[in-house]
Amino acid sequence: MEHDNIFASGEESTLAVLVSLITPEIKEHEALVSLEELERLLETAGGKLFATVVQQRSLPDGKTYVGKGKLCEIASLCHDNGITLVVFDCELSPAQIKNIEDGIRAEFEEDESFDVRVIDRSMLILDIFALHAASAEGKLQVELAQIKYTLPRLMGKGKDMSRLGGGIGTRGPGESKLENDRRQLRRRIESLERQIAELERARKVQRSKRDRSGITKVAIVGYTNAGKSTLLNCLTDAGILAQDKLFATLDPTTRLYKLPSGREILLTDTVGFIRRLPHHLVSAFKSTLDELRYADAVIIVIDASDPEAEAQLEVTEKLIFDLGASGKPTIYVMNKCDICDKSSVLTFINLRNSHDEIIPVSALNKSNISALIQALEKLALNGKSINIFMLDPNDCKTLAFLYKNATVENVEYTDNCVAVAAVVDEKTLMQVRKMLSQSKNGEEKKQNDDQGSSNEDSDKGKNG
Ligand SMILES: Nc1nc2c(ncn2[C@@H]2O[C@H](COP(=O)(O)OP(=O)(O)OP(=O)(O)O)[C@@H](O)[C@H]2O)c(=O)[nH]1
Ligand SMILES: [Mg+2]
Repeated sequence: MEHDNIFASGEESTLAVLVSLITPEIKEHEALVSLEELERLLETAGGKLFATVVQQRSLPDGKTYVGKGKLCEIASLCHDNGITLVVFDCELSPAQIKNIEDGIRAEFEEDESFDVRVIDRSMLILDIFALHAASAEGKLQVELAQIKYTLPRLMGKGKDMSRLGGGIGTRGPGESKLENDRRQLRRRIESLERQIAELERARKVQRSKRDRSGITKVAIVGYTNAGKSTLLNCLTDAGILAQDKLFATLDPTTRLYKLPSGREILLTDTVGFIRRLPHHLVSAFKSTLDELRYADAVIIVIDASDPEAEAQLEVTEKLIFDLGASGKPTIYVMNKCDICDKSSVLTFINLRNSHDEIIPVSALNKSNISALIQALEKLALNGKSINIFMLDPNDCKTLAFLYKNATVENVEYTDNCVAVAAVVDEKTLMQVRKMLSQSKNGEEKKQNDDQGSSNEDSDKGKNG
């Protein structure tokens, strides 16, 4: 799939008006933070903010989201300044998009050249995904999400179909792919789903190979731009593109990481999360996001320098839960500590459960990475523990049992014992302890018997 990018040719950024509502449901702070994020999304898509329009209402207008007066204000703002793009910070229904576009145009009916494109937050996010998709799988997933999301919003809009592929919110499947023919589109969706399923099978085979290796799989997750890729690069020289952009990473990258103990883990960098992630995108990226579902543990990367860190963590944890991947052992990495206030990190740490593993680091400067590595060593044990068992040199049975049921890391022979260092799970540990106590009892009994018989002998001798 080819992506049209009107900015690649060096054209100037598209100026846009961003629109948001404050309602009893959406509090002012939340609306403004989300709007700031929308501006970053717009910039990532290659656009530029011209103005923001915020309205306070008790409810969104069913037909046009904002009220009639605000729509006139937006129309004038666009008409007087040559603005052609309006982005609403919400999810609009296809009918709402049509009503808003018609309403804006109707204000300046006499001006035939006046044309404004209206998109919503989800379309902007889909647009960025279309722009950043690199692998075949990523491209197919984006196209599927985009067709499913954009299609009902573009059907039956006549001349608007010609806008496809022309700019922000319309990138991805080009005009030829989105024909105004439902049957053909249904076939396209089927074909995309088939191709994705095929790639999913390949991913499954890869995953089961990794499962068989028994190596602990750790997924690196977190809000977009938190520093996930930088962290994986810092640990493994993975060479992933890390950028001050939203959704720089779409394709998961897995690297084998050898810990100082010699134990190995698999680290996977994943696609970032954001508030109000379009659900078509989440379902289209299911096979990619499965990397998280099948991981043994997770590292949640938090941008500690962002005043919204706590809220971003909430979004991340909610998405992990929605994806059915919660409850795994978790390391919380407070990243970007080089540019943040120490006290805010401490406040954050105090807010969390005391049993959470929270590690402040700077992935960029590689500071405090040793603490993270220590925590990874614990994860690599995967609920198992490392123990040193002192075996009788003749106790071949326990030694064989350890070789069979545990990972023997070291064996040292001394004159009267064998010290075996082994990684064991709880069940094996109990079994080995039982075997050792049995063999010790047996040994003691044997010694007592020996002692008894020698006493008898001496008695005999005495008597004799
Ligand atoms: N100051 C500072 N910047 C960092 C640190 N870690 C990452 N960054 C910067 O933050 C930006 C985002 O980093 P990425 O590693 O791409 O973030 P990500 O979480 O992979 O982002 P997406 O893939 O887009 O979701 C880049 O500009 C990094 O250089 C850090 O410890 N300190
Ligand atoms: Mg990344």
